[in-house]
Amino acid sequence: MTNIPVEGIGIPGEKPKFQPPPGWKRYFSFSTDHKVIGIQYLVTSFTFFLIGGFLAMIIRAELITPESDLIDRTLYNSMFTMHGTIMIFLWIFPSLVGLSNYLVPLMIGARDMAFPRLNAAAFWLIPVVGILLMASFFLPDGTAQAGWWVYPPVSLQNPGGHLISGQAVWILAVAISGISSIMGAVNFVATIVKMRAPGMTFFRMPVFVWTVLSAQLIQLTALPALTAGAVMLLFDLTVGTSFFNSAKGGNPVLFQHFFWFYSHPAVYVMALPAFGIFSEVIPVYARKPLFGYKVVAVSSLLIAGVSLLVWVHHMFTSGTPGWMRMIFMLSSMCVGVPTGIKIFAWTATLWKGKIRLQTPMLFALGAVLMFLFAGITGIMLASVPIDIHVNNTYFVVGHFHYVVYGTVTMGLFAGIYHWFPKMTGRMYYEGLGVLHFWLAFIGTNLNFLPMHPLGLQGMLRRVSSYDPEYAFWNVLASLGAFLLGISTLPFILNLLGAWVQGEKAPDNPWRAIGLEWLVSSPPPIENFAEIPIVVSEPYGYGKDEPLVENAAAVRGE
Ligand code: HEM
Ligand SMILES: [Cu+2]
Repeated sequence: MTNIPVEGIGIPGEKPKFQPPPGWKRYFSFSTDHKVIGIQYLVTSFTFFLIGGFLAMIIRAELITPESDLIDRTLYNSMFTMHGTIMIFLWIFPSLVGLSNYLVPLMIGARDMAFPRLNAAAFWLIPVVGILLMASFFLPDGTAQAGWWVYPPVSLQNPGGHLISGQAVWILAVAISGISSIMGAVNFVATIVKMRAPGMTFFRMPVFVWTVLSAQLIQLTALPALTAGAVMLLFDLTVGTSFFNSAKGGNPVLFQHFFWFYSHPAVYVMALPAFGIFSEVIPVYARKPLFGYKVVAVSSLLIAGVSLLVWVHHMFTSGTPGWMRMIFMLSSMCVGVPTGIKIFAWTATLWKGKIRLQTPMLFALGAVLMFLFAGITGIMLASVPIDIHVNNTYFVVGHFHYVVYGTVTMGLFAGIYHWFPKMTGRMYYEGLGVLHFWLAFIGTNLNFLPMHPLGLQGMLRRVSSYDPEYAFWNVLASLGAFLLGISTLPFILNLLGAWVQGEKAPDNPWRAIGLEWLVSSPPPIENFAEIPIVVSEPYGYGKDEPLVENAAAVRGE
């Protein structure tokens, strides 16, 4: 199962086929090294996070007063549509793929991903998607306006009558990002199933690898539905077919099925790797084995499975019959069981642990706490009567930002800090990391908590003006947003500064257990001098048993 001589990886001991250019130049090359690609993904997606965040600042600046006075309504539509699109397709997805790309081969004892060139090609599609989307700001009618979920009939309106409309570019860009994701998914599944080191059985894989496998299986099963829906929508928009065009006898609700059959599970494509990060970080900084490792591992697959069966909870108010609402309300609530298991396991891992509150741990604990809150509002939204009341209000916006910011983005920060010494060979600055955490934690809650009372009182989403009675909570939310904007400054300062002149990192600064910590920081090309032979379960904190049989040889000593 080891040493499969895939092109571009080479046979151990031989010189690799593709020698990356030295130094920083490698990050601008068509490198096939999964570690270079991982960092390419992370840096590119973070750039888009800043752009998407900038648009969010404009949205919240508009909403700090009840009148629509900063930008006109058309531009406002562009703002929230592009904000949502960029954050999902250019920040969360690619950054998680980047982290997974960096870590998975190291964690399973492989020299690279199964298909290194496919891996590089998948990455280079991401800048294409970004350029297309940004270019649509310069089209005569501007960008897409219909929100990131592009429901017809709104998305089928084309008042300018141009063939190349913002909406058409949007659909094309998202389709390309879908192709990139499918390429990545094939690669991840093949790598995890086929390239594990000897002794690395499924039940010796770190939970992070389990969550990546589960997430990528969702991509393979559900993404084709979105792609099909997008192509049909593009045809409706450009060549006048009528799949979803009700004016010509099409069915717009059918689009919602295509869309949510993918886009609900997509939430778990984002959340599962974040759960994986929590499962790696918490045991290290609590110095305890992960409680219930096997159950936590398998619960990832369960979450992926159930997530495919709940999409209609986004359509409770789309004319869905009562019996169908009941079924999907029940299935949605079932997701609570495997997720509850995970939260319980993280809590139990902390129990009587020797907890070290370094930056990665702060982010992990803060994110789990906010995920707990998101889970509660999620169960509320899954129940039909509550959803009917708050559908399309800021309650929904508040709920999902607790997921996408509070849980996934904060989880990503935990992961980036935790593996930063491994990736760069430098230590980040702890003080700046802690400052980043507190600004982000307070900012997230100040920003997104007020959205819940706003939604319960009836403030609709996607509006640029509102009744003055909603002013109080909106001012708080906007202040929170600006705080969040500021919170990224210490992050950028920290990582850039540390990368250039930080203290040299040892191979295993956190005394963590895992194959990636056995090799140097940063790891050499092809990762291991000799393929590790794994002899024990992960998370053996306090057990004092070796992880691999040939540690010295793996390091090349
Ligand atoms: C500084 C952080 C953020 C702030 C202040 C913020 C703010 C907002 C606001 C106010 C809206 C509602 C706009 C409206 O309905 O008029 C919105 C929508 C949205 N946000 Fe964010 N957001 C932030 C981060 C994120 C992140 C990290 C994601 C990651 C996926 C995200 C995804 C979305 C999506 C998908 C929408 C829905 C857009 C639509 O309705 O089509 N946001 N955001
Ligand atoms: Cu959903």
